[in-house]
Amino acid sequence: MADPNETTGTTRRRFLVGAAGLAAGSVADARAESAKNLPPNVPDWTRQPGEGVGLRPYGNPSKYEKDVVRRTVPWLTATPESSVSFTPLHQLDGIITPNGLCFERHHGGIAEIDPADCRLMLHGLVDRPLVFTLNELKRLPRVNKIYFLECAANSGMEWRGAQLNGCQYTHGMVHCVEYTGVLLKVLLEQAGLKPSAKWIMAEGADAAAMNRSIPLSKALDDCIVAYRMNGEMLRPEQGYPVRLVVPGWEGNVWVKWLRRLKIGDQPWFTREETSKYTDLLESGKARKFTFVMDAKSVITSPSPQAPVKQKGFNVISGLAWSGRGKIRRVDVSLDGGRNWRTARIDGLVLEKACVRFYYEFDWNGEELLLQSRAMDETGYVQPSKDALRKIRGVNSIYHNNGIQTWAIKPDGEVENVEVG
Ligand SMILES: Nc1nc2c(c(=O)[nH]1)N[C@H]1C(S)=C(S)[C@@H](COP(=O)(O)O)O[C@H]1N2
Ligand SMILES: [Mo]
Repeated sequence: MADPNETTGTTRRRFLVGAAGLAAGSVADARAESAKNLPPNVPDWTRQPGEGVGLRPYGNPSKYEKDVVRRTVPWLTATPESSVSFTPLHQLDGIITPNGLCFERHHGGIAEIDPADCRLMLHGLVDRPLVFTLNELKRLPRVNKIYFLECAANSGMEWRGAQLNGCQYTHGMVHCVEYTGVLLKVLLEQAGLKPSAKWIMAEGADAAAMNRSIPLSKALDDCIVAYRMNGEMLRPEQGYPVRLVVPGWEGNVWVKWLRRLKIGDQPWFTREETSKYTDLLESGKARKFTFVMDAKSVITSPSPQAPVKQKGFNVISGLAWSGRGKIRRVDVSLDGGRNWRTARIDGLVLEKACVRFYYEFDWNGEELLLQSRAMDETGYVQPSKDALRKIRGVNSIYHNNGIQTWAIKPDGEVENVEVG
């Protein structure tokens, strides 16, 4: 199995295994060195005052957390301008993704937009074409909503078998944040829709001028023209200052650096909904407009980048989400899907948002095949990879929501595998 980040990957693995107490050596020396900070001694950080306030006007994580970062898979794309970096899911908990760790996917690099020059045009089949400034958008009634965003290509490298050794790489094209903005419906009402209006085209102001067609019914339902994430303004990577939020639908339609909304009576069949983001079946036919992200889940820890640290009591932690509504239940298997137990969901259970699940168990050092399986409120059950391949073949890139398997080895290491 390919380790996508050979150099950092190896160091990280050595560190994690060492910290796990599964390999002795240099880590033991390091421990002795730091024992002076352990009870009953008074540690260094208690002997003198720490840094005062004001020196960190915008806070960063502790220096000991510098390994918690987005990572790329160099061979996946030819240029960094049209590429992806992945959320370190194995190092996070709860349901909210910190802004600086949200995966990024751009087709033409990050547009650095001066908010004073930000304009959103609304035209086409409307009574009154409108142009909004950012301040005008902010003066309209606001909503706050937590939603997941998953790229349709998430897990896309795994269609033909286990590929990438880490949930960051297999599932890290997902994030879940709280958005603040104005419902798209409000803007459309201000412009006034012509009776023939049926579709809406959203276009970005980035170098890719990425655009997608969205049915008007969705635009009038729950789409948001958002300018804040997790309280602060959107990050440049996420479309500063304005992006479209299209709850439950594939990430590609969540147009970033939003500059234009055109209303029409039919879809535009743009590049991103014809040559890309369609699903080629075994028959040679392609599914088009596969907008909704079906229910999916993944165990984030333990996982290949987060090995098991000790025998005995262990916590399995994972994420589940569905583009069709709320997650109703998550099951966990320790034996590759032969037996299932219901996981414990902790925290918020919201529509089209991630939920956090846990399963606590005692590990006696035996080999395990860990799986999780999500069910949503429509009754839909996350399928096995083989069940998915029976319908979809292996030509696909997009919409792979099959059940993931992690093999736990006796030494605590974890590997991406498939079970027959
Ligand atoms: N303008 C614009 N919007 C865009 C893109 C882009 O390249 N340009 N990428 C799309 C894709 S393919 C995805 S998966 C999501 C990624 O959102 P994120 O970078 O916030 O994770 O943004 C979408 N919106
Ligand atoms: Mo995407």
